[in-house]
Amino acid sequence: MRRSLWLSIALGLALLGVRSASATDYWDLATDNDNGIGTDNELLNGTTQQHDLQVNGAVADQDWFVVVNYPRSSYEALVDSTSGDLNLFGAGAFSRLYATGTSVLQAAEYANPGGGTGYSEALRWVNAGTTIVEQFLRVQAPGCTTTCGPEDQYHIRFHETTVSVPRFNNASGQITVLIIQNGTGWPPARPIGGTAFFWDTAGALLGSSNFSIAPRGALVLNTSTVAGAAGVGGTITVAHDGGYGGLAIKSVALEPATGFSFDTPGTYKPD
Ligand SMILES: [Ca+2]
Ligand SMILES: [Ca+2]
Repeated sequence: MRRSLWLSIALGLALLGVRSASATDYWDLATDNDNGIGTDNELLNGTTQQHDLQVNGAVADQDWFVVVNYPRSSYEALVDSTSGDLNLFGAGAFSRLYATGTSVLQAAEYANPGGGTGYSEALRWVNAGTTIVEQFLRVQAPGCTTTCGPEDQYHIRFHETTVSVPRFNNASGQITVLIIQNGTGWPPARPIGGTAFFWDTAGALLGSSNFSIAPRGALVLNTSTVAGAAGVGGTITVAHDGGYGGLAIKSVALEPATGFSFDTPGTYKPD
């Protein structure tokens, strides 16, 4: 009992000692570091990481992340838990860049659009294209740049935000209604935009429908009116810029002859 207590105290002191010496994160300690497009740090659905922006010698630190965009899919990256000197709401602090890393595709918005002071930031986007695209995210600290110390830290989280609805049916006497609710309390100027894609069970695209839904608003779409989705059945995916959990989605197949209806909930990828 006493031995394990002393071991615990010794271990605690050792950890404290390491922490006070330097908090430079391990991506920056590597020879192949994360300071540009050579980064090996690829984010996956559910990845969470703790980073610092401690100055590298005399050079302000940058942290770069690889993100893979699948076709007709959507994503969200959140930076939170920031220390006081970072001020990540400044221009260019958190950005999404082309695969070349030379130009910015998207600047972050406040994680809480229209509220707060922006210390936590978000990137929410759709890859509407038909190919797999590799891009980069970059974090840097306008607030402290070359004076950032080991205490200047943040946390980053990444999610795929595509929603899957595994059934719709517009054949054999059924009609399916797709219901999409914007569950956020964001300001009216920040609706959620996206696209519902309709697929056959072999994975071929049948049709699509774009939407923009106001906060607390809903889309009620008769899917038999979507070109390519009339008279057939299959599955639905929804790509959008509302972040992880921003939309609540279900499809309802109605069968007028019997009065039956069949609900199919939409789901996000689990963490
Ligand atoms: Ca770093
Ligand atoms: Ca770095």
